[in-house]
Amino acid sequence: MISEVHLQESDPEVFAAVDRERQRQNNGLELIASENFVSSAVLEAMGNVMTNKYAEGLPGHRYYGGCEFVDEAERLAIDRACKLFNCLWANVQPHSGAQANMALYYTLLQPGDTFMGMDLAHGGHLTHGSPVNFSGRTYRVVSYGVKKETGFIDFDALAKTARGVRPKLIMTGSSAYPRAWELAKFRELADEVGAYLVCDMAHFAGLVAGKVHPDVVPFCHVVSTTTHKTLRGPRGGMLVSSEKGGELLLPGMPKPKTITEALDSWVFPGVQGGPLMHVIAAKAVAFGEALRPDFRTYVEQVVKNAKVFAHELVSLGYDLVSGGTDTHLILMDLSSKGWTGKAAEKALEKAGITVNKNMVPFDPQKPMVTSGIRIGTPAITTRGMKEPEMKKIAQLVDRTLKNMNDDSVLAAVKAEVAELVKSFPLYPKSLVLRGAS
Ligand code: DSN
Repeated sequence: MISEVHLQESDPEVFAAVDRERQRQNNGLELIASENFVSSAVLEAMGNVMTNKYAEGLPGHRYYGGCEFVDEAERLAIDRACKLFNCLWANVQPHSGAQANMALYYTLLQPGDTFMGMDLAHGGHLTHGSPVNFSGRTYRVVSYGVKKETGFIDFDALAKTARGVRPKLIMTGSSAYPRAWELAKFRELADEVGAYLVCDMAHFAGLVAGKVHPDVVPFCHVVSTTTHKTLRGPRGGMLVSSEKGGELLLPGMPKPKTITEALDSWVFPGVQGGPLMHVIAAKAVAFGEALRPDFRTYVEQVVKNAKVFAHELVSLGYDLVSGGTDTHLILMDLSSKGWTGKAAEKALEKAGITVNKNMVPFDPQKPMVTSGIRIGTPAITTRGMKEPEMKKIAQLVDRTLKNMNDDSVLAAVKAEVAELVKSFPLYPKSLVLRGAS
């Protein structure tokens, strides 16, 4: 029999690290745009006996016996994902967004093929063709970006390039572009040049689900996402599509497959082995939560909060890339102040405010230094913070940045942060660490 000894007793060192991380999350202001706080139900679903189960294959078609109950969890996750994004097909097995993207590139491209993606320094993702990532090493990548004067995507330049290079795939979506993606014109262009259109909606999947970002699924052949950002689920990835078919003959495969059949094969056995069934159970729980009306209220507040935060920063004299935001994130350009993202991130961390340094478009600094910081509102909105707190936090960010080298000011801001978060409690010890006293 498995003993009921809890982590605190069986492994005090790991217990202590987890508890300190719980306290860090509780006591600070989490402004990293790609992070969020999952519900107690999602946490519980992630820590369960489904972690013991091998279940290669898909529900009803597995390579192992004993899969009837993990099948139930995976079917719930698929059905809920399809309802949430109004799609016909979903694969909830990718362990991460990067693996979801790897499976879709393998499905739609051959090594050496050309695809277009947003430049990392202009807000793209690593897996959208960065030379340090498999995507940039396996394919010929032609990047697109934003206009220097406006910070908005330079669609005319992108279209001209696409007509010249005729990419096989156009990747959309971003990790630091603060504006909404309008995909109708991208699909028109993709059809004109004979490319597949893909959106990696990882950052704004929750906003799409809650209908505060324009829909992307109907315009794309495939959509990839992570499940842990604005969607507020467990760490993981997913692929969805509303494509009915599309015959696709893949080299090495004896019979034609539809795009979605090929995607399923490229997730497993193509790029992954056994799926993480406990995480899939937690994805099902998170998608169930996102289908409830209060999730829509939540994402509406995420965007309202980001707009108020951005407005306050502009009033305080800061430059924002594109001048503001339509989404959950803000990209501050600190170059006119003569500050680096690296120094700003460090000072804010000392003041109890967590952000990440981030390249800004046309950044003269290196990626480990940068001229910007990225700010997001998903996590602080989950805590219940609204417009008045956004103004207050923007002012705390301003005070910190103006006094970066004055430890006494940073300590005073940290005390104010501690006072503020007391009114927005997060995780009690017993909830994160079962059996903890
Ligand atoms: N690393 C992620 C982010 O922070 O945006 C990209 O998926």
